[in-house]
Amino acid sequence: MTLGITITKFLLEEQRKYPGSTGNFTGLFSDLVTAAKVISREVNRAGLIDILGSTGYKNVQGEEVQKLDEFANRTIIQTMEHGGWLCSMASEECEDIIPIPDDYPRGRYLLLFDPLDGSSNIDVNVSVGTIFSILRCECTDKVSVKDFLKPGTEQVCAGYIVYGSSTMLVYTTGHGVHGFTLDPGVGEFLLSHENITIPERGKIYSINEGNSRYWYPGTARYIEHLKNGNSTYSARYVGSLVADFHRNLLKGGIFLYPADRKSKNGKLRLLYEANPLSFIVEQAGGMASTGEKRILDIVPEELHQRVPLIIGSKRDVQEAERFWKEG
Ligand code: P6P
Repeated sequence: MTLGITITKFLLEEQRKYPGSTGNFTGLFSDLVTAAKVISREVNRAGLIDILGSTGYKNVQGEEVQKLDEFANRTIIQTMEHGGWLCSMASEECEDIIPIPDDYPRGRYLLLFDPLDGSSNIDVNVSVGTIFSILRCECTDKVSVKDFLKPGTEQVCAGYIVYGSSTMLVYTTGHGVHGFTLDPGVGEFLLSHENITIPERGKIYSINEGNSRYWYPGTARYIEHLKNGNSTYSARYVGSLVADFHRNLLKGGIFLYPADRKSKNGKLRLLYEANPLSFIVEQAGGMASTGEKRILDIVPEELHQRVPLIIGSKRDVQEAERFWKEG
């Protein structure tokens, strides 16, 4: 494909490769792109309007809900609910699944999303992101939570939008990973990174070393190995999953939010953080693991289930697994 083409044209070209396709997925994705543009506009002027700071509410995770979190959540729900593409949605900000209003048509897809990940960074102008995952819905009658509890291998699409020095949308449908950069002047996402692949081994490791007192021996020995082993690694940790993941995807490296004595199942969420990023990294030639098993093989038990996440360059993740298992 020609670099610089719009994401809409890219989607239509992709759709033409599958004669039987109905165009529903393209319609769904186009609405998601619209939501991304609206969120990007607000994120990029957060310092200028009274949307900074907290709402004073706490979300289902018990975390302070930043006004931009709430705005992003509302924008995605209101943009996606009337198109007739979805039969339900699930959000990090909502305890229960989000039904499609009765007077709107229903489709055959489920959308799961973290509307604004890294929200604690909003007020200090550090990159934040939206993460999304799309499943087919086999539901015939009323949709329930169990329709969402599918292993990551069943995702039909996964992606994220990173609101950084530029706004980028990166996604996969199982046919490679493609990146689009928003041109605010035109109001279009333009193809800037076709067929992204992650280097087999990187030189960057990303982990919150403030948690080192809680680490299990395998983690402690692995990080020690990176610091004092034969290779020289740099520590890079933004504290915003999408920003850390995106940098490592393009440059190579490993991100770890492992299980430790404080967080027995890690901190990050399986369905709308770990699964979508794991689909992307595997499509880019990388790997994603709990330390013991492939993330995409996990059969979820709860909507907001946490999971340990070790993700990035294949050789780095394999090495981290070896230390973890020895530990
Ligand atoms: P910690 C942000 O709150 C987040 O969910 C991810 O974006 C990020 O990777 C992680 O938590 C940071 O957590 O415990 O290192 O501050």
